[in-house]
Amino acid sequence: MPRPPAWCFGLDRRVARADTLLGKVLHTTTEEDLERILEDARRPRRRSFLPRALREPPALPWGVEAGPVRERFALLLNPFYPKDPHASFGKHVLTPSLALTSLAAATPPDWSLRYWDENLLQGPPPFEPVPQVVGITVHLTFARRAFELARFYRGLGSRVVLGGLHVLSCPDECAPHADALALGEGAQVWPEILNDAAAGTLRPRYVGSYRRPYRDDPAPRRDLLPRRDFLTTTSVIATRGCHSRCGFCYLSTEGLHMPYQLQDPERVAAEIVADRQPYAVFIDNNLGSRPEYLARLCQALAPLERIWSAAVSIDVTDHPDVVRQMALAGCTGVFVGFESLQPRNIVDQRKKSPSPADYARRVALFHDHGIQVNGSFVLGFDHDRPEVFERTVEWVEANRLECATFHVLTPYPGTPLFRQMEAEDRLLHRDWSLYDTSHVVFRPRHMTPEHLAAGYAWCYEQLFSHASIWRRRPRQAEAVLPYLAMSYLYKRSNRLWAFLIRRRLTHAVWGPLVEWTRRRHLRFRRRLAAAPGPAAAACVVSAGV
Ligand code: B12
Ligand code: SF4
Repeated sequence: MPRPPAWCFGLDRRVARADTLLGKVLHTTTEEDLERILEDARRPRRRSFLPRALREPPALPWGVEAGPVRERFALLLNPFYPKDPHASFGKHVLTPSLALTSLAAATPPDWSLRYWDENLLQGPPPFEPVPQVVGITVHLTFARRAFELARFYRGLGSRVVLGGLHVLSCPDECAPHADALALGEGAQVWPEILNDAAAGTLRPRYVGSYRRPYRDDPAPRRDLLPRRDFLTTTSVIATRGCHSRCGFCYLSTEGLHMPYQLQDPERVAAEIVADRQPYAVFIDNNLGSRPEYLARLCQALAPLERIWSAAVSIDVTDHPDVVRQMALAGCTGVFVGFESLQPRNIVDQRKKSPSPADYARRVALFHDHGIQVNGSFVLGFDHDRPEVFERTVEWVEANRLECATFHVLTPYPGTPLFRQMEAEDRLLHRDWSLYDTSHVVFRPRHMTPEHLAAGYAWCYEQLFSHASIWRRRPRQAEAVLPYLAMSYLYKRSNRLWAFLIRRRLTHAVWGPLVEWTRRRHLRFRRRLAAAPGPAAAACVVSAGV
């Protein structure tokens, strides 16, 4: 009789609580039983709350009588994407992408602009006055919506320009939906696109290079963003590219040449100051690729008395002095792509990473410096077996990661992983809207797609459970309350999020918690600066954002 994989034990608490049934599941499970358990796990849970506004884009007013096209007026659009009910809805209003604000900054002064993000749930995008140009950013998950928006505005007489990652990886798919495509870096071609549109000489394709130094580009126009709608409008970027080229990462997309580039630390600091928010989020792929640069950046950030978080690879902990400088400069959280605890997966994907056996020590180094860790894990690699779910969650809890994100392995078109899956005939379909890392779109090697989907859901269910939140609380008593406040708001309030986003209350509700964190962090920093090592500083895990 085959034994079900260990992670099935936790799939359904109702099953787990019923001792007799549990005995059956543990010891006498047939394939049929297992399927039944999985089927149950697949059924929407109480927590899988997903209101229509977060599932479907707003209806477009097709056939509306609109006025004439307003010359030299451009609309910049971020299309709607459906939210994953397993994860936090708060994530989507944490901080905006820099794609459109970067274009806005490069807009010639004789053009006027409007910014619209459909994910802020304020209804269909505006069409009065009808823009002469509509610029839409396209990722694969929301390509369908982007094409629908393109059709709508083209029907009103606008010229539609599509740009973004999906346009770069699948230009032929995007071309029929646009008057012009922007491939690659957009800020440098945007002024030319607008001038050509005004002159009636728009070309079908414009190509921007990531090799061009970007330090002289104007700062993104954050003033266009609705400040009430995000926790912070200060998304900021200091470096481009990454010192790794993992086979599953969008950075290894064929045709994307993004050499490593650095922004002047003083310029980054000036942008943060100019946006007047207590908290900045670095959207760099990996802020830790060049530790010596990160140290210089920290020197520029330290006097600002702000807090910030960033994605770094775990090898930044090769340099404990840099971690200390991060803490002293206001870093309260890092997003770390651990990807997998199975070393063979890391090697297969060519990630330059220390051994997973050493991850725990490295996490502790962040914690010792008051920096909370949000670990990112990819599930479904070729060396993952059904135990992966339970092992990963156990590890997250044992190391008290304040937060984690789980991703179903997703082969993005144009990447080595996509080519591998295609060659092995393992892609289930090419419905890009499901390539969002929360759906299984390929055949895993050691489990069925259904097992992987259910295991993914189970991981989030565990992570967001009261018990797990409590088990991962910081060791310092004084940090527990802020940790719980932030955890419950972020992880267990999806109903509240739907309301807050629609009512434009995100900043009002989240902001005070962030300011509280900033003040606590300033006190912590003073203690850390006065102490020779982290332990002597009586560390407080920031437990903020
Ligand atoms: C901020 C961010 C978010 C934010 C905001 C997302 C949003 N769409 O509003 C949040 C946190 C909500 C988020 C969520 C997710 N994200 Co995200 N996110 C990012 C991040 C970190 C930064 C984006 C950014 O600002 N880049 C900087 C700008 C300047 O670059 P850019 O977008 O490429 O834009 C330039 C060009 O492409 C071009 N361009 C872009 N648009 C246009 C439009 C026109 C008209 C023109 C002319 C040019 C142009 O010009 C721009 C300037 O050069 C990127 C990683 C990264 N560092 O890029 C991931 C990234 C975009 N996210 C990704 C993913 C997978 C997701 C999620 C699906 C993950 C998840 N499971 O939750 C979700 C859901 C979003 C979705 N369905 O698309 C992937 C996308 C992979 C892919 N191949 O599509 C990325 C690349 C991360 C990664 N390493 O894999 N994300
Ligand atoms: S380390 Fe992260 S950002 Fe760098 S290539 Fe790998 S997945 Fe991409």
